[in-house]
Amino acid sequence: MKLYYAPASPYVRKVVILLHETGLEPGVERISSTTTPMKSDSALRKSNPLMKLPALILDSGETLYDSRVICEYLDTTFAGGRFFPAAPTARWTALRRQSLADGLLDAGLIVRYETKMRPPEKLWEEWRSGQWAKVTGAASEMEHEAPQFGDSFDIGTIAIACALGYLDFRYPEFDWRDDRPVLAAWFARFSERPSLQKTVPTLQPAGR
Ligand SMILES: N[C@@H](CCC(=O)N[C@@H](CS)C(=O)NCC(=O)O)C(=O)O
Repeated sequence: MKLYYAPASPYVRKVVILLHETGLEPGVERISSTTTPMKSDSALRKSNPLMKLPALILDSGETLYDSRVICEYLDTTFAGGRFFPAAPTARWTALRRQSLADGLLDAGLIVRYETKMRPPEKLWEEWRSGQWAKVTGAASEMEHEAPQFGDSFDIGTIAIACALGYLDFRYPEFDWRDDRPVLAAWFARFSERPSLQKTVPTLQPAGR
């Protein structure tokens, strides 16, 4: 298998965590890619018409995207459903938490594109602050739910950890821990796991 990836991408991180957890990571070739809506990676476009990371090329030649589909594929094919619970209550909770985390990331990424890439004279402050409200609102919901996380290590909690790691990486000035102490303590514990340690976001591809 081959993975289009970037070491800074929180969506890619979800996938790479599962690759580490399933022991598949050493056998997956990584194709380093840089892509933005303004300047897309033309090689990536051949595999994913949406031109987004991650994309996973299977040995059959078929490509899977986005991160949710790739994670569920890896789990179903190689992990026997460890990360996507089968029991209805646990399943819907895990999937909703993944949506909460991915939604935080989608809004966080929009804010980043708006503030770092859009020409300043074209900045639309109401749009930026509306997106940022989704980031802070999602983080507060995570704090609200954190007492129930316990030791669960599924796609919901993995995605939440990737979202919080992204905030630390791209928005270090946003002290989300300040009024979210339960979430902060959970994140510190969760981040000790080797698959999390090996996938901390960086700008440069990490040595493997
Ligand atoms: N829903 C997608 C989101 C993927 C995504 O937005 N990836 C970013 C990198 S962090 C990207 O490729 N952005 C380029 C673009 O939006 O054109 C997923 O879960 O994989």
